[in-house]
Amino acid sequence: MTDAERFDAHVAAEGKVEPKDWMPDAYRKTLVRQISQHAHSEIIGMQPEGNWLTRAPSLRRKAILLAKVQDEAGHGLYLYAAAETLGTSRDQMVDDLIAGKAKYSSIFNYPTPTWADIGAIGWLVDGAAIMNQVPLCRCSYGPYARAMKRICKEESFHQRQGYDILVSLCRGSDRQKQMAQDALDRWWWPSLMMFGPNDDASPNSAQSMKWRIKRFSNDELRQRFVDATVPQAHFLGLRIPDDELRYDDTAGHWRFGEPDWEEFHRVLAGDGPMNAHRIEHRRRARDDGQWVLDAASAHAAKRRRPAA
Ligand code: FAQ
Repeated sequence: MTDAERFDAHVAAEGKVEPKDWMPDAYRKTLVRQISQHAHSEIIGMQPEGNWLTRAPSLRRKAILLAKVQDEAGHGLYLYAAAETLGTSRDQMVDDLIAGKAKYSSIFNYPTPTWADIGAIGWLVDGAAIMNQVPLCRCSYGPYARAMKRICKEESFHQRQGYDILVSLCRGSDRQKQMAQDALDRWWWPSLMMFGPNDDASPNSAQSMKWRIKRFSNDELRQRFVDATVPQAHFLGLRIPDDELRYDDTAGHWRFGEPDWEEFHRVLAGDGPMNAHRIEHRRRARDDGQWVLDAASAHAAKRRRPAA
């Protein structure tokens, strides 16, 4: 048996792959690509919500949002650490992000003009993230799978906090309910795009599923998300902005319209409403924080030096 055949058999039998194990170069490359994109998404994803930390409507809401945004930073750190076990470095990954060479989730290139957008992000964006990420807890690569377990637990709390914001708004005045509806109108289609292109336009899915990195295709997860989310919108008394949405009794699924894939590709190419702002903000955060890194590295180097 060759190394490659042994690897395929191990993964097919649900074995875990650990950092020092032999693995095909393409498997390593795919994981670095996916995990680093995922890490960047968590870190860039702090920005649209961070925008509301100083303007949350009450101290309680502010404390909850602060905890959520801090959780996202933690998720980014676990994920950068998991990617580093594959031989890349965090500095390299961050440099690629700031240079515009690395992707992060398209969803974070949309603005958050009202408080209701914070509810919509928790409900829809974290809801989509959970749908996509729970299967990643069974990913064949051990460090990624283990990081995902903790992340998913925290994402559940995030989803609940977002829904809770919308429940309050929908039980409030007509104006507050309209704010919730407007936010749903803004975030619905970008949330469906989070799952990636349709299966027949997804170049990576088949191989990633064979390697047990992905467990379900993009379209399967998108359908699960729609099925779970439509009844939640009905409970809120909100309308999903899709004229083609209808329940298919025979299949037991909500059928829905096609996202605007042209918009998706435009956002991926860097031309979304907030792309330039997000990267510039991240670059400034890195540059402004450089002195902290330098001081921490100097301190660590001093501790490593043997006493004279
Ligand atoms: N945005 O062949 P596929 C969160 C790219 S975390 C940007 O289908 P794949 C928590 C894809 O990378 C959200 N790019 O690719 C939170 C590929 O490009 P490449 C992030 C996208 O990898 C909440 C190309 O298109 N979650 O929300 C997108 O098999 C609130 C072809 O696509 C994850 O990253 C997109 N939406 O499947 C934080 C989960 N979709 O690399 C803060 C892990 C596709 O060939 C606040 N990632 N692309 O140049 C995944 O599950 C997968 O990577 C997919 C894409 C499903 C995203």
